[in-house]
Amino acid sequence: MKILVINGPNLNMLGIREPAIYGSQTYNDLIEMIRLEADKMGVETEFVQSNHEGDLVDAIQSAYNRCDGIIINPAAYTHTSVAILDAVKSVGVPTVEVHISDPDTREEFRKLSYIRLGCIATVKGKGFAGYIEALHILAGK
Ligand code: CA2
Repeated sequence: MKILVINGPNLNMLGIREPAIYGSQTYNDLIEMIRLEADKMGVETEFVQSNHEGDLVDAIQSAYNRCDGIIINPAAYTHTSVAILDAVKSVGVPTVEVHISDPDTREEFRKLSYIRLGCIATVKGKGFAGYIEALHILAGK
């Protein structure tokens, strides 16, 4: 089983600012944590982080006929991007949306998620552990 893990804009800044919301661990810590758990499960992983919407669309399309699942935190594009929702729908690869914080308890504009409409599940407000939960959701499919 191969899972593509995609992180959107500014998540490369994890651990550098806003530790009260996103914790003090870095993006590299996140990748290592996911890789460790995936190895234990016998799941192959691939990681993409980009600050650019089109790159995220390209990454999603790259999973077509190649990956068994996608874990995606589109970050701010969650609340704006129909293109990312359409990409997820177009590849037909089971996708889990993850958010480190719980956007529903923050500003009003974070309550709308376009990508949710194309996902089999959403995990939010569980910190980095949300990505591990997403791995298990996809592995259980
Ligand atoms: O909670 C999440 O995972 C979010 O997807 C994070 C996004 C935010 O726009 C979503 O509403 C919820 C923001 C990611 C920004 O990451 C930072 C990391 C370190 C310092 C500042 C921002």
